[in-house]
Amino acid sequence: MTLRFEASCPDGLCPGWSIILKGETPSEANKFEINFLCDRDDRIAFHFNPRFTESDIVCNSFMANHWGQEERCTNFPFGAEEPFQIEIYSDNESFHVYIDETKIMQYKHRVEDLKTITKVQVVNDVNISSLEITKKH
Ligand code: 9QG
Repeated sequence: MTLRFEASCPDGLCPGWSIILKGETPSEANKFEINFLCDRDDRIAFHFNPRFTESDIVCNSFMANHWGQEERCTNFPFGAEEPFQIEIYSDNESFHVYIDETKIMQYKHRVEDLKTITKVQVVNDVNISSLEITKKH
């Protein structure tokens, strides 16, 4: 695993915050991940995982030491060495994912206590040009 970015927001990232990642995939990209982590129990509240080998975006949560049921998005707007913007916004119900300002999917929260989601991480095959964390409401 290659860590590209990590930030901790002790007051919590959900609901109401947007993560806006501008970047580009390297030519030999296999996969990258944006993870929203909880401050305890090694939980991943939201694992957003574009896989270039499958042309699929795999989404899941890791709780109680297990991956849950995958939710796959077959709309795959990423191309090799093409710049993109991903915005992930959360409200009380879901994470909402926009790529280049077009909504591609949403992912219903599985973690009960949203305030425990305090960390965001970007890993693997992505070159980040900027990452912004902003309060929407
Ligand atoms: O493969 O799928 C998401 O459902 C697993 C992967 C796992 C996740 C998971 O192995 O990758 O993408 O540690 C890993 O390699 C994680 C990040 C059924």
